[in-house]
Amino acid sequence: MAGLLQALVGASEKAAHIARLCRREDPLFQLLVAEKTGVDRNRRFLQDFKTLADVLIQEVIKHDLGKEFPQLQGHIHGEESNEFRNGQGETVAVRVCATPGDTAALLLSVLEPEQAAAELLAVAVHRDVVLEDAELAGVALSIPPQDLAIWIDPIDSTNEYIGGREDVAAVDGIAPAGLCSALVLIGAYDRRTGCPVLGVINEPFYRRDPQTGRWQGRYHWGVAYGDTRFCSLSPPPLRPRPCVVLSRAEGGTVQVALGPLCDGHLRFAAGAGYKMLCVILGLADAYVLSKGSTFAWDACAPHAILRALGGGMVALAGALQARRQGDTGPLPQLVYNRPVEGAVGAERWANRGGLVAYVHPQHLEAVLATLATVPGL
Ligand code: 2IP
Ligand code: CA
Repeated sequence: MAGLLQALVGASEKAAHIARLCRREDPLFQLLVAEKTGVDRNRRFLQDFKTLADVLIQEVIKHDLGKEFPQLQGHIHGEESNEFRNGQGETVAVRVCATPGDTAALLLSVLEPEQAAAELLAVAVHRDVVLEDAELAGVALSIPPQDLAIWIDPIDSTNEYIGGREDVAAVDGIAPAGLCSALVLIGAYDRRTGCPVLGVINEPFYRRDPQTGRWQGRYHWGVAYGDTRFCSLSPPPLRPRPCVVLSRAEGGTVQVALGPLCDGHLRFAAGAGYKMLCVILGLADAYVLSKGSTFAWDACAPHAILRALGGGMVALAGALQARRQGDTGPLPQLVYNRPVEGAVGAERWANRGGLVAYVHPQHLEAVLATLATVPGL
C-alpha cells in the first residue's frame, strides 16, 4: 500500500500549491490582505477568506484521498467544518464538485462578486499532481487503509500565513516567525489504537526560487507501522545539551527552568507544526509546551515522522506525574482517536496535558527531570 503514502504526499502538494496561489494571484491575495489590514473585513463574506482557503484545502485533501481510498471515507477529519455562510446569510457546504466549472460556481456563491478568485481556486482544486520522487515511489507498504483514519491541518500557523513576513531572520536555522512557519500537515493513525503511523509535512514557503522569484516548497514524510520505519530524513545526531524550542506564548516558569539545561539554547518559534518540524530536522532537540493549545490535527503528522525517526510525543502533564511517582518505564505516547471527555467543539481534540516532542529519548528524560523539580507544573 505504498499508494496511500504517495497519495498523502500528492494531496499535500496540491494543498501547498493552493496556499501559494492565494498569496501569488492578485484577486486572491487582495482578499487575504483585506483580512490582515481589517479593511473591508467581513463586508463581503460573513466569514473570512483565510477560513475559506483553509476549508477548501481541507476539502480537496478529503476529496482526493476519499476518491482513491474509499475505505477512508468518513474517517478523514480536519480542523475546519465545511459549512460556510455567504454574504446573504445562506449556508454553503464547500466541497469539490464533478467539474472545475461546478466548483467555481459553488465557490462563487460564497465569494460573490469575486469571479476571478473563484475560477483560479477551482482550477487549482482540479489540477492533477504528478510526483517525481523515486525514493517515495520505491516505498512498499502493506497497511490496510480500512484500519486507518486521517487528521488534516490544511494550513498550520494561519496567523503567519496571513502576515506573510519574509524578513524574519532565523536563529541557528529556526525562524522565530514568518511565512516559512505556515505548513500543511496530513497524518494517518490507526483507528483502533490511535497510534500515528504515516505523516507528511509540507512546507509551501520553503524558499524563493532564485531564478523565478516564486516560492518553492518541499515535503517530508515518515512511516512507523509495527516494526516498519521509513523516513525521508535521517535521525539527527545526538547533541550532549538539548536545544529546546518553545512557543512565544510559553510561560516564564518553563523558560526559566529550561534555561540552564539548554545552556542558552532556548529558541522561540510560531506554529505548533513548525516547532515539531524543527525537532524532526534536528534544529531543536525538543519542543516543550505546558498548555493544551495544540490539537490532534497539529500533532498527528509530525508525531508519525518523529516515531519513524525513533522519537515520539508525550503529554507533558502525564509524563511529569509518572516520573514524580518514580515510574521510570516507557511513557504513553499521544493518541489521536480519543476525544477529551465532556469537551465540545475543537476542545474535544485538544492535547490537554501539553506535550514534549523529541527524537532522542535521552532528551525527553533530561527535559522531564528538569521540569519535575518545578512546583506548579
Ligand atoms: C495553531 C498554530 C499556532 C500554535 C497553536 C496551533 O494552529 O500552530 O501558532 O500556537 O498551538 O493550534 P503557537 O504559535 O503559540 O505554538 P492554527 O494556525 O492552525 O490555528
Ligand atoms: Ca493548526
